[in-house]
Order: sequence, then C-alpha cells, then structure tokens
Amino acid sequence: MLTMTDIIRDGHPTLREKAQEVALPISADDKKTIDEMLEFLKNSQDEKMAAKYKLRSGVGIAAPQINISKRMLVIHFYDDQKDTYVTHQLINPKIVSHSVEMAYLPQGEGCLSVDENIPGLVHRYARVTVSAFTPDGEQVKHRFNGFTAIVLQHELDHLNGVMFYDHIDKKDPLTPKPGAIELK
Ligand code: K2U
Ligand code: NI
Repeated sequence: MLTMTDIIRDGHPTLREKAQEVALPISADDKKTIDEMLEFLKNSQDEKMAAKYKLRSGVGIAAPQINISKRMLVIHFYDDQKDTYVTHQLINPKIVSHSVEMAYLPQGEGCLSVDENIPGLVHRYARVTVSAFTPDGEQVKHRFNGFTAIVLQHELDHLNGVMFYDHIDKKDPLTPKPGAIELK
C-alpha cells in the first residue's frame, strides 16, 4: 500500500515535469498503480488507517506525486450534497472546454506534496469538460463543477508540472477576482 513516504515533496524535479501520455491499453503495472492511488485516498480518509499509517487526508492524487511521470490521476471524496462518493480514475485526461467563470475555495488549497501551508486564493475554472480514458480503456467525457472541478484541475496541474501556489497572486493573495464564485 502507498504511504506518505511514497509521495515526493516540493523541490523534487518530477513535480515540475510534463508527464507522459499513458500507452493504451493500459499495462498491468499502470493498472496496479492507479488502483494503489485510489486505495491511498480511501485509506487517507479512513480514521483508523490514517492514524495507523500517518496518512495526510487527500481527495485527489496524481501519478507524478508518487514519482511516476505519467498522465494518470485519481479523485475520491464523499459528496455530502449528493450523499454519494465521487470517484474517478482518469488516464490521459484533457480539458476540452471550460467556463469563463472562475471559482475558488475560500480557505485556499493544500497539497500532499507541499508540507507547509501557503495561504492565498487559487482561482480555477468554475466548470470543466474533461475527456479521458478509464482503466478499462473506455473513453469518457465528464462535466465537472463545484468542488469536483477544483480537485480535478488541481490534479491535472500535477500532470503539467504546475503547483497550486503558482496560481496565487503574490501582490494580493487573498482578494477574490471580480465575478469569481466562492465555493462553500
Ligand atoms: O494533489 C494533492 O496534493 C491532493 C490535494 C488535492 C486538493 C487540495 C486542495 C484543493 C483541492 C484538491 C489534497 O487533497 S489536499 C487535502 C485536502 C483534503 C480535503 C479537502 C481539500 C484538501
Ligand atoms: Ni497537490
């Protein structure tokens, strides 16, 4: 199982690389990796497992964060509005369209690969349409909004060597951009 020792930290060159497309059909190795990434998120959200293995809670993870420079990401979290889990294992994901409108989390963002808190608003597209492949090789298209859109864009940034704090306005980190939606 993956633990925090498998997660590389800010400053590691892999976090600044553009990750490589995954060859399809996905290899057994890549399938194992993307399943371990999902297992990590589930474990990190399980009180007992997180305490036992000292896991930081995560709602998303991208392969470069475990030093695998491939275009694979996983998001997994409980959506209490829909009363169900949101779970996606996406291979070679691509934003094919997005809103003009921007959105942000009022508390800012964190990252499993960044140990310190970096305050500041991260403005992202409020809605994105993503084309990707599932581990079973099916091509899918998802329209994400709200928190899911934020998580997806945070993870997709990792595939392009972008860190969340790259988006923070250095001069005015805590001022929302005009028209941007504050997400609860
Ligand atoms: O990619 C990662 O480092 C995982 C991040 C993803 C993320 C952070 C902030 C905003 C959206 C996505 C971790 O999930 S950070 C921990 C966390 C946990 C619950 C809610 C928000 C952030
Ligand atoms: Ni991150």
